[in-house]
Amino acid sequence: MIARHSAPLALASGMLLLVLAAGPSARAVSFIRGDVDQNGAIELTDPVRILMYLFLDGTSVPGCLDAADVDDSGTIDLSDAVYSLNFLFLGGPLPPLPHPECGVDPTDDALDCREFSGDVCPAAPPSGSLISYKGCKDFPDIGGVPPDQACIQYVYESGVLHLTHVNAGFNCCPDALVAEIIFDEGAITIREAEIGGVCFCCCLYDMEVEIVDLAAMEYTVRIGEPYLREPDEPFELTIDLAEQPEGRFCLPRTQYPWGVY
Ligand SMILES: [Ca+2]
Ligand SMILES: [Ca+2]
Repeated sequence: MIARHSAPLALASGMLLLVLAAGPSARAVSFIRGDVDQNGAIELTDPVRILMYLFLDGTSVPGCLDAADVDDSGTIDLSDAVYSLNFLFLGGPLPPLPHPECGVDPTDDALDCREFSGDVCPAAPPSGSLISYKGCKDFPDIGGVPPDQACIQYVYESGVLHLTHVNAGFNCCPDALVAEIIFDEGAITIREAEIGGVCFCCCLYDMEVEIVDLAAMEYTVRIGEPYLREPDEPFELTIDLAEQPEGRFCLPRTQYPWGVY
């Protein structure tokens, strides 16, 4: 197999950008509507918290504004406290979902749920997927990171990690690139692979994965690269998302299909 620039059977030309799925834009926090003080039940203390928030100069801002939007109108006002009192003492209707079980807000509104007690509503486990890849890149002028390097760059915000592997090496014309993302305690392993691929040719791609519901803490990130050859070192890096929510790491790539043609 030879590198793409001299491959007689190279079929692809130009750049292919494949967007696999549209991911969520923010971490979805699970909560119970109406449980403003986050103790697992709607009681008198909850409408009292709403009234304090509304009429005491914005003090006691609820950690989960969606929980205080008891009628799910998209705003927090007196009607939410009234709704709770009506439910508690006058046999009024149940609050809209999520209630009484934990869940995410089914309504798209301007309110957010920054945090909710993990004892009441345990956080969802993280999950990840490959959301896009682009390539093949034309040798030798691939633009950006040169072909004798590969890089991992990431951005973390609101529980969502976007991680891009720049210059991932694969066959020139696989049916698809895929990535399996595995979580184990404080480790994230991203196993990259290709499906199909019949060209006598390899080239470089950029692969972007998105991981949601990821807590802001330290992780060891490992990338499984099927074309990696010694002495090139595999990516195994430690990232602390609480301390450094974005970063970039690069390693030399000297073996085919990177720097040797
Ligand atoms: Ca409560
Ligand atoms: Ca409301």
